[in-house]
Amino acid sequence: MEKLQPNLFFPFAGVAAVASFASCSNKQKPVEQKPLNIVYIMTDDHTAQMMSCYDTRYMETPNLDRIAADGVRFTQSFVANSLSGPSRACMITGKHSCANKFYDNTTCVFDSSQQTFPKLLQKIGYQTALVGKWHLESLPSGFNYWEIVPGQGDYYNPEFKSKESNGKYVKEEGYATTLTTDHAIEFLEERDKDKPFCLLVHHKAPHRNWMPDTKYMDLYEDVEFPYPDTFNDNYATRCDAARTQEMSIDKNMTLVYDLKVDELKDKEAYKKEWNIDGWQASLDRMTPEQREAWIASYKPRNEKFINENLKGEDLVKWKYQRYIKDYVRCIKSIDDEVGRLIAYLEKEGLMDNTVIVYTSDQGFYMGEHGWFDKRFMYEESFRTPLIIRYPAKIKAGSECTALVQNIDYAPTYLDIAGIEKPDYMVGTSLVPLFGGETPKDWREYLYYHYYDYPAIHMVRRHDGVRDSRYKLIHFYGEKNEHNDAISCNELYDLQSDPNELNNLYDNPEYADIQTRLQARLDKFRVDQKVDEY
Ligand code: SGN
Ligand code: CA
Repeated sequence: MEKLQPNLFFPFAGVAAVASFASCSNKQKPVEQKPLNIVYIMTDDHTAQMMSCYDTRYMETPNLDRIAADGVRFTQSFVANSLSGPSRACMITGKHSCANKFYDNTTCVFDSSQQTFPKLLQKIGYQTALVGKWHLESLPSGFNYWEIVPGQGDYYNPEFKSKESNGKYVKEEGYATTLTTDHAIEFLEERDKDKPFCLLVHHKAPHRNWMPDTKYMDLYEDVEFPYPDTFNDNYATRCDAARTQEMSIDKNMTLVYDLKVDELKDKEAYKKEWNIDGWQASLDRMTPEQREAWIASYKPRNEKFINENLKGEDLVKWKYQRYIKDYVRCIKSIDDEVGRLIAYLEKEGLMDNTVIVYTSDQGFYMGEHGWFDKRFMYEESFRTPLIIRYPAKIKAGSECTALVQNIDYAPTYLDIAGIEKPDYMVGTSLVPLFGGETPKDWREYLYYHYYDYPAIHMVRRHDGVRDSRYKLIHFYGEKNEHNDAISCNELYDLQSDPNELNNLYDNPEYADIQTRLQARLDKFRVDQKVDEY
């Protein structure tokens, strides 16, 4: 049964009510100022390794770090299905993929008749808005205002469609990250200022193929980034899934589309590379000025690369450097634009009664295991960054080590607005963690399920459980030559083997742990009515 309990402090008479409440008789205890507003910023594929409040090895993200410094950084934050569409469906419904039915990016259309947190917030008087990437195929529902890009969107001069454009995409001039922020600010400017708001700012960046803004094309060019420890992983001890994937920097990352060596695109050896047409289309979108800036920056570096005729290890190293540099350049724009949005909130005096959340739809491989992309339940892509600023309730600079997951976002936003979550949202509000203590009955296990196979990058279907130390992964969906279903399991001790190189499944020393995790996995499958494994 769904219970709608409007915020008891401010039943949406708006900001005016906040002021009058706060100014009532000074004999009364000061009333805690409930945040009325939510700004939920989510990027696409931004991994915690590339955020200096999580990892100092690579780049500086001062504006994101400021959110963490003013609020809380979740150190054990995960997704339920490490892929854009499914992850977004989990976060908006508070349900696992098997319940919200958006299993994969390849076949699914989101059933928008389902209950979602924006719909519930809207019902109690919130102004709800979504700008940027949506990726759930059906039209957004539960939003007063939306401006979305088609599918993955484009970096340069992207199209947006809105409620007002009657479903027609309109091309806008500029860089996606900037334009998405412009639309966010546009909504904030035009909103009904007597009502609380919930604004979802969902950026396209830093999704493949990592095209930086013209002002950052040369950033970090002289820096050499170190390989992660597992770059040359040989996948010994693992199931076939780690060997049969197609997300290797060496084997699957392309020189033209991914690494932007435009000068190779007409050469016979490269004509068949993945998405040459996509590359050409992204160049064709540019204005003459953008194209000129692009050529001025990339062409001399590309020509040098072609002349060097690198092979083997040297070629892989060059690919890794180009990849990681373009990725961090995209993040630099994200960091700037988050800073710009925060500056707007500050200017408008909204910082005290607005909760600011920054996260990503999943993590990403920055060369760990030799990979790019995500999908696997291994740490780098199972994790997602999560920082929240809410000064009334969260101590500045705090850290939360509880196991949290993106199915928790919907219950959290409802809780912030003073609404009890519907029972079918299996996620848990994070609000009880804000005080700095983890409640005794907090979850001890996370469930994960990935379904997008066969599909691009060829990561096999798997589900699994993780506790604070161990992880059990079950790969399934393959058949042998007799057409019998075959599966394979992996067990990791993340304390002694944080890089997940040593599969302990069926190791007698870990028999008890394996049995315990298997029982938990079985229980999740029954409780969540999991439909395949
Ligand atoms: C596209 C990308 C893939 C990526 C998926 C899913 N190829 O298909 O590399 O894994 O999106 O990403 S591309 O040639 O179109 O760039 S997700 O973030 O939307 O899940
Ligand atoms: Ca993504």
